[in-house]
Amino acid sequence: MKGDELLQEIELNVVQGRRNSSDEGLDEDLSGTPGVTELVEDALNRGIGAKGILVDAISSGMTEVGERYEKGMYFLPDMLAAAETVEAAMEILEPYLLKAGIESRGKIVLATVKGDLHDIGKNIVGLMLKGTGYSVIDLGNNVDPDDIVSAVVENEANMLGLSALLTTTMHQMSETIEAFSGVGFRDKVKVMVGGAPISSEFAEEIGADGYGKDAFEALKLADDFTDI
Ligand code: B1M
Repeated sequence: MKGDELLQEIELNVVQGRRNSSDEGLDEDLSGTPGVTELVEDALNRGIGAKGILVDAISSGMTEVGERYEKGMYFLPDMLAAAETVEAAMEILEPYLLKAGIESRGKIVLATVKGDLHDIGKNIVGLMLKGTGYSVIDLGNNVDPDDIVSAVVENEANMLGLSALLTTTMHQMSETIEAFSGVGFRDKVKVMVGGAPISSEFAEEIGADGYGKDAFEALKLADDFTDI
């Protein structure tokens, strides 16, 4: 297989949500053929650069997944399967990317707000951002506003992403934004919010800079925030 064919094969397997040869694939049974992790190793062994693999195969694969999701061809489990292949590929690629000194597209602190344990959506957002070259500092779930603000300041992040799934915890987003007032870093960080009960009206009301309906909107917002 030539180098460009290998990249196409990686892209196809991201779209199919196949981590390795024992995975079947979302559209058809491809088990027995190499999955994303094997193909990425193969590409690196052949001297294909980690950045090329990330941009020309992994990111383009996730873009295709996003288009399928928006058209109603893919559903959440499909998106999750594809996101997990990206996570597995990123584990292999990360040391090569760091060694190559590839600049991060931006640094984002992510957290599910205090009192809220729902982190699946936030994790998908994190994987998508990581897979497209952002540095992601994931604080987990049930995170106190002061801890979130401290992490943003200490890491000099240019973005903060907050997730909430409960109507009883969404107000913690506003508490978190207010917690910046004591440290004076709010003008250096763009805040995006998301989660099932959140809306663009709510985001505006609490003084956030943007609302992402889903992981793909979160990615678009991050690109807008960093002028990409
Ligand atoms: Co709970 N839960 N849950 N739950 N749970 C909901 C949210 C609920 C709607 C179910 C229901 O009653 N119909 C309901 C909330 C009702 C409300 O607030 N009005 C509910 C409840 C009540 C509860 C408990 C209180 C139940 C109880 O104990 N009595 C309890 C609360 C625990 C707590 O948080 N303190 C609870 C617990 C749990 C589990 C722990 C069992 C589990 C969470 C496991 C986990 O996350 N690790 C759970 C689950 C799985 C759900 C449902 C079934 C699924 C949520 C999910 O993962 N969706 C949910 C019902 C439902 O949604 N149908 C429900 C998939 C995920 C990919 O979507 O998170 O929306 P989502 O993320 C999307 C977008 O929203 C967006 O992008 C993602 C990908 O497209 N997005 C962002 C999310 N964050 C973003 C951030 C961004 C941008 C976009 O920028 C930063």
